[in-house]
Amino acid sequence: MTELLEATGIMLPAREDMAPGAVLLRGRALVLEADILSALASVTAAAPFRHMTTPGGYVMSAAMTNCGAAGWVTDRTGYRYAAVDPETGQPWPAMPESFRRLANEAAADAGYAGFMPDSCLINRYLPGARLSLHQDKDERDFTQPIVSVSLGLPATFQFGGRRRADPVARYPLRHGDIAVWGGPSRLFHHGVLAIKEGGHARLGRQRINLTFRAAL
Ligand code: MD3
Ligand code: FE
Repeated sequence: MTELLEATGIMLPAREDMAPGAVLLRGRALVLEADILSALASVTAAAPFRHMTTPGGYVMSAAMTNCGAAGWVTDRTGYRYAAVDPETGQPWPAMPESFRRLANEAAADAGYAGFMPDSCLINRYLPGARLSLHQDKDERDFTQPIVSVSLGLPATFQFGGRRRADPVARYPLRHGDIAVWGGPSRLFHHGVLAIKEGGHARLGRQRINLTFRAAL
């Protein structure tokens, strides 16, 4: 691990193995930053962020929207993937080509060639918002990896194991970082600690995460 990225402030390796099958690619999204941010603005204009309700009746602190053929949604009846945005009654916006390409190339870098996501969940965290420890289990094929792109304010990512009680490691995620999970770590528990107050030069007072999945 000799390659280091200075753009992250403190020196961090450009590539880090978090667990078997789980790879962190520091700054990997920055090459496509301008394209990603303009595509993000188009998607969120057509499908605005909203706070969804869990089956247990809690309103999620992260606001969400989606693009691609399948969007992840939750309400009092459960979690699922849906082709239509329940708020607009319209199909989710198409996945921008820059999104698809970034996810496909990052997955290939991480050892998962041929990743073709059909879903991109977009999470928006204002300071104080968090995501408690959970597994991603609503997808059909767990042999497919998941690609996550972090933008804006930094976050502390929690990464546990197959069982909820397994020990949890913490990783700082910054603007432009991409993480890829697959293989043995695909069903590991994970979460995001409450975002700290701050302001990002490009995105202001928020963290945005793009989660790419092959859901269908
Ligand atoms: C680890 N979102 O929306 S994906 C989610 O920062 C979610 O908003 C995170 O977890 C966020 O479900 C980023 C992180 C992630 C996704 C899938 C995983 C981590 C994973 C699968 C296995 C292990
Ligand atoms: Fe998740």
